[in-house]
Amino acid sequence: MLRRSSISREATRIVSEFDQSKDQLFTVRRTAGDFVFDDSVASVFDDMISRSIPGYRTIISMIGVMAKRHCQEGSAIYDLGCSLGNASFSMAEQVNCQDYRIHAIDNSQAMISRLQDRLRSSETPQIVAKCADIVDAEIFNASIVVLNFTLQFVAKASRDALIKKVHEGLRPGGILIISEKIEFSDPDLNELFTELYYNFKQQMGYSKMEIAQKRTALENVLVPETLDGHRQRLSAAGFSALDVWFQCFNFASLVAVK
Ligand code: GEK
Repeated sequence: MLRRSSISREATRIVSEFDQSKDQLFTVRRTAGDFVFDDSVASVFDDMISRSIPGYRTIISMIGVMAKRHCQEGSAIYDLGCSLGNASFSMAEQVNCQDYRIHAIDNSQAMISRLQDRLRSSETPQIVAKCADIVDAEIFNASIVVLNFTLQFVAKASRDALIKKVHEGLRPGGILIISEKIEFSDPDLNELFTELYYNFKQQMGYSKMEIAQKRTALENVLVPETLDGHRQRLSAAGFSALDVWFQCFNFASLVAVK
């Protein structure tokens, strides 16, 4: 069994060694087709998400800080839509509990295979990766559930039931961290934040053509909602205390306490 300090060092190494492969998926003109999390996306994922979500690395790091505060002995942590497991590694690095398990779940086999490669070379035995649809996944005895930019890809009709299932699977005092791309009911604000977001993407090295093509590919795949919509769903599911802890333009993260 690896000692905690060496597990932490390994986790830090894995998280800081974000895959350097550059996202050039939309540099050439493509024929229409919806965005899918296949091997070509998984192979550039870390570069893509760091350059596409303002504050992504801060959010990953703060998920670790929140996990340290909220993990309960003998409980489970769920990272739903884990991709390459960046949130899971951040939590494994920070959590002090001796007895807990992180269930990292994603329905993209390409993502899970790469995460399993990382796990093999990281010796982080508390993280268990599984390829599954989070709509069908069982949530049980949880102290922390993370939905970091995942709910936006789940069919709208399935979102209420998923959040209700998360609430039921949490222990009292457990938390849900949910990060999403958001839209605004005020059309002017919506336009302003979208424009600022595209300026950010250009600053991160994406061309106007790449931005436009990705936007088209994501239409109908990534379906954002308003912060009010998220708040209402969380309250209806039974969460008593909830609020935004991070926001940059049209990206936000909320924490909800059971
Ligand atoms: C991170 N959380 O780095 N079941 C399981 N996985 C799903 C489903 C579903 N129904 N729908 C989508 N996914 C990560 C980032 S990325 C966000 C999350 C982004 C998965 C999908 O395969 C992908 O890996 C992930 O959700 C979304 O902290 O790419 O913008």
